[in-house]
Amino acid sequence: RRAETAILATFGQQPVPEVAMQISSDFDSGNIEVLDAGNPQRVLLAIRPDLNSHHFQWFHFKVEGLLPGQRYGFSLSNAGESAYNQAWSGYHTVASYDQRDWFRVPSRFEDGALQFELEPREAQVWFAYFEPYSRARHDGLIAQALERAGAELFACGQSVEGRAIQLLRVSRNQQAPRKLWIIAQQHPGEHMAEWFMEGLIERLQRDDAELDALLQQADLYLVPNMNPDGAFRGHLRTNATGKDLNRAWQSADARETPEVYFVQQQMRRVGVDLFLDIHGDEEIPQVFTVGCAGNPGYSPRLAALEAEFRRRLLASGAEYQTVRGYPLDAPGQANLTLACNAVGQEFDCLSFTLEMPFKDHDDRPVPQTGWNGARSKQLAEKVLGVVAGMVDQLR
Ligand code: GEM
Ligand code: ZN
Repeated sequence: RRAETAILATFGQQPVPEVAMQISSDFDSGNIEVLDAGNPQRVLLAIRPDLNSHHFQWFHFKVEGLLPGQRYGFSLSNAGESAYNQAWSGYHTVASYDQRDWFRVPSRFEDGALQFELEPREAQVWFAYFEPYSRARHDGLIAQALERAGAELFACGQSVEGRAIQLLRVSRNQQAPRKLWIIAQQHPGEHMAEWFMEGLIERLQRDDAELDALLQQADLYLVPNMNPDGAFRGHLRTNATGKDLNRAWQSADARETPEVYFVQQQMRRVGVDLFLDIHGDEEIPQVFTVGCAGNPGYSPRLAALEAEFRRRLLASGAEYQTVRGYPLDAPGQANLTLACNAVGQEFDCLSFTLEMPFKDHDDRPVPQTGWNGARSKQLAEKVLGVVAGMVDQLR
C-alpha cells in the first residue's frame, strides 16, 4: 500500500487513502448503486429506478471512511435518463454530517451526469436529493400529533407492503360544519411534503384565537404520508406495485393502490369542503399552486375561491408566488386521475395541488440550504392561516 501510494504520488495523482471508503444505501429512503468506487476523485454511481417502474430521480446514500480535508468527487452517471432530466440544471445536492443539519453542495449537470465534489469535515457524510423525512420522524410526528396537537387517529389504512397510513382528525367542535383535508407525499421522493405536515401539526400545538376560530368551524383530516412504501424504498414517484398514486384517483383498487382507495373511502364517508394535496416539483424553483380550472364542474364560485386563496397566501408574506407554475388546463380538459382534480370535481370544493421546489424558491434564494424542511414548515403555518381566514366562505 505504501509503495503504491508513493508511485501514484509520482504520477501527480492523489495518494490512495489508507482507510477504505464505504458507500451504503441499505436504510430508510436509501437509493444508490455503486458502479465504480476505485477513484475517490470520481466515484461512479447510479440511481436505482422505482420498483416495478422506470421512474427515478430520488437518491440518498451514506459515505463512510472519508479523510477530512481530502477532496472527493461523485458522479451520478444516469442522471441524464431520470424522470425529469431537465431538472438538474440549477440543482445542488443536499448533504449532512449528522442527518440534522443539511446544506447544499455545489453541483453541475455535465455529460449526462450529476457531478459534485466535497472536502468533508468529518469521516462520514450523507447525500440526498432533498432533506429526507425519515420513517422514524414520521412515527414521532404521529405520536406528537396525538399527544400534543389534539389529534386522534380517525382511521388507519395499509400500504401494499403493510405499512400504516394514518388519517388524523383534529376536531374541537362536534358540530363543526366543514371538513378540510390535507394529504402529503403521494409521490414518495417529495419529502418536503411531510416537512410541510410537520409544520401544520406544530402550528396546531400552539393554540391561538385564529386557530380556535378555525376549529369551531371545521374539522381537519390529515394524512402526513400517503406512500410509506415508496418513501422507505427510496422511490421517486410510485408505490410498491409501481403505480403513481397521483394518477390513480379514477381507478383506485384495494390491491394495486390501496393507499388511494383507503383515503377515497374515508372522504366519501366524511365529506370534503377543502382539499390540499402537498407535493414537490423537480424543475420549477418556486412555490406554486395548481387548481381545478380544467374540471368539468369548475364554476365561477370555485374560480373566486381559488383567486381568494391565492390572494391571501400572497398577502401573508409566505414564500409563494403566482407568476410561475404549470400551464392552466383548457376548460373541461382536466386529468381527473389526479387527486386535486378528482376531489375538487367529486366534492365541488376548493381543491389545490401545492408544489414546493427541490431547488430553491428563487424569489428569495438561500443558497446555503436551498428549499428545505424548515421553509416547508413555515409555508404550512401560513397556509393554515389562509385557510382559517376563508373557512366561512368555503360553502
Ligand atoms: C407533479 S408532476 C411532476 C412535475 N415535475 C416536473 N419536473 N415537471 C408532481 O409530481 O408533484 C404533479 C402531478 O402529479 O401531476
Ligand atoms: Zn408530486
